[in-house]
Amino acid sequence: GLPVQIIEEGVKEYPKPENITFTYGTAGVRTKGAVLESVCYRIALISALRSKRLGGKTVGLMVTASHNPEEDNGLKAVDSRGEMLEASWEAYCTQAVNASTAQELVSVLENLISANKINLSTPASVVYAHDTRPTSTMLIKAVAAGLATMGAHITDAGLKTTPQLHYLVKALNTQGTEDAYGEPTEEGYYKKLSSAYLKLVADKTSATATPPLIVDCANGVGAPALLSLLKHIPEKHLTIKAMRTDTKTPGVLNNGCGADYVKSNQRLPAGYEKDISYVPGQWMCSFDGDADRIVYYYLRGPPGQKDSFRLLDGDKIASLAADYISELVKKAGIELQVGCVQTAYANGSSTKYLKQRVPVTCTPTGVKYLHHAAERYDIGVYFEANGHGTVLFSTSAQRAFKETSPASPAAEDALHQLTALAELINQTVGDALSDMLLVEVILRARQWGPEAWDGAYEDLPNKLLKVNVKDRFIFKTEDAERRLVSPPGLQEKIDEVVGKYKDARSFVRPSGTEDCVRVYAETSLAGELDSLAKAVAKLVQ
Ligand code: NG1
Ligand code: ZN
Repeated sequence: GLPVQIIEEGVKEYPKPENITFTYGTAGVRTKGAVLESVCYRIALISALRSKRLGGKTVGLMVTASHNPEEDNGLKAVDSRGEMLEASWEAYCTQAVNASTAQELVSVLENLISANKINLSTPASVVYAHDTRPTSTMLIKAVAAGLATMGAHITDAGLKTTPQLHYLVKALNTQGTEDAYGEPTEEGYYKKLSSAYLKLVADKTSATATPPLIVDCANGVGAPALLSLLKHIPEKHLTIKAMRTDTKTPGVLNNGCGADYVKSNQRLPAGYEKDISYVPGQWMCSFDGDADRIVYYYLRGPPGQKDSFRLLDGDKIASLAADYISELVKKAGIELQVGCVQTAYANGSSTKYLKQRVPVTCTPTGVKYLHHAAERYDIGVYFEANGHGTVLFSTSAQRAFKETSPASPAAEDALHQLTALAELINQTVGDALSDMLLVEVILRARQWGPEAWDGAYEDLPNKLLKVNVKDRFIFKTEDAERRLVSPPGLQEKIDEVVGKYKDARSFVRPSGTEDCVRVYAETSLAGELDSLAKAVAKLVQ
């Protein structure tokens, strides 16, 4: 049976704060770091059970709150193939973190054990990591205590990016098999990415010197990770200037910088002019706090000039990747379906551009939905507009790259490139470092500068607003979150407002990570955007 007595002690040591109801949602549990110890202890218990359920395979736990403010933190569970925790377990996590007594917690765990026919004598193995937040040290201790309670075998991976932790989980579970994903160490991760990158750019770089790329690391864990990666890539193949790399000064994480700041405000990191002297055509990109998102941007005119800032967000990356990869597949002469998965937040222009090239699916927000939809294609590209995304290559696609006999030297080159791309891309989850290398590869292959990539399509003017409401849970959606079914009558009112604008789109959904409702608006005429967004927000309040 369960070690009830030790659990009772653990619950005493890490008491659940009263008056807080936690939710295990799309990003695990996320809130102020200071109140999360009890959550960490309890989710650790569940992770050990998850590992047992999977026959002792290693599962992962990541302590991070991504792009959220520094005082926030969170905990997210990773399944044995490196993807998000199986959705049906999320409800058990929510019940466990809210149980008010040890007894209640034990009965949640007992239900979980019997519903999933878990054999408690199966060993458990869990690897965990954290980002740079000040509350991480304290939370990691609670994680370790929970795992010790269950007698799990533990691997403390220390400071890692979220995608590195996902990589480690997959690498640990495939070690020594035919499908070995890579050496299960941080070094192994850099080696895998850099050697694939070097294969892809080897004979392409020196010919057209690309301008250096300025990387805003959000003052997060992406900074040390980027510097370590660069040790494996000669400068002539990638010239980078890293900024916002301060992981020590309190308060600077994600503050006025990072992918979320740049995307939401549609502007450069605050105070950038003190750190970089701008040259025309200067490339820039931003990671988020745990380095699983990336957005690119550049200035089309002089800095400070209105409309000079040009954002190349997740939709632009998806379009670049889907276009390039589908072309490679054609060149290789193989019959594989390349598809793209987006959410309702994808800019309408990107969807139009993509649909002219590949099949496109829309899913609800949240990586777990996008990831699973992408798995249905032979090669599935998925990206959220905010810059989180990756490309999945099915086993049969990867086999085809290796086993097809090429009909021409061009086909042979395409097959080699596809093989290397499947190595370069972190197929477990969106990864800023891996996605950055992917973009660099494609731009070099196409010999494209910022404007050429940007020229693929023109974003429709768009706006995302947060609206604070009394109870966001009364907002219920359908049709991949594009329509509200509750509160009754609200969708009809939204339709009526949207109908007054030319080629406009707007939708409302409750956030899965913050206590608010999000309003998205998109219009064909820039001058109408604010008015539409405000009108819909007013209906919601
Ligand atoms: P919510 O808070 O459910 O909108 C946000 C992002 C998601 C995803 C998650 C997880 C937007 C509009 N929403 O979700 O895309 O990244 O956080 O971090 O960007
Ligand atoms: Zn993130």
